[in-house]
Amino acid sequence: LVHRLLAARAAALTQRATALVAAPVVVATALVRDGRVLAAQRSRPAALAGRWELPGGRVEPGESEADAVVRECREELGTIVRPDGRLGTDLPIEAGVLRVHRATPVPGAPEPRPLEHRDVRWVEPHELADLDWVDADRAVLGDLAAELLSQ
Ligand code: DCM
Repeated sequence: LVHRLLAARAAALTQRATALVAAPVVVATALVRDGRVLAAQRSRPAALAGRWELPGGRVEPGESEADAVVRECREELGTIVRPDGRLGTDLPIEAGVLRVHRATPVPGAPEPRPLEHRDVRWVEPHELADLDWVDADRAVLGDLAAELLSQ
């Protein structure tokens, strides 16, 4: 009986570890320029429409997180960014785990436009708390404000 209990416990732990390792990664981009960060207003799904986020999306198989940041900003904002390291800690979300990356615009890149969002705006540190952020992103606002104010 003890053996069977231990085996069941081991199987459960293995399953949980596999789920953690395999959790899909979603990257979000803290695009910073002149002490402001770019916030994007979601247009979908209905439950999130109108709320603000750091633009990003799922990392594709075989893709690095930095490459995903560049791709998502090109697809969603029509601009070119240079990733510049992580911001804050891993955030658990329904879809997996959210990782925020800092980025700066590449010189001469087009101004970000809301190609998939309802709106985009450059936000100053003192305005961060006023936006209706999606839940996960709200958790990095402290780190984000510190980053903007350190420039
Ligand atoms: N997501 C999030 N915060 C972000 C970007 C994405 O919480 N800054 C979540 C919303 C979705 C999932 O990640 O559940 C995938 O994002 P999308 O629907 O934009 O592909």
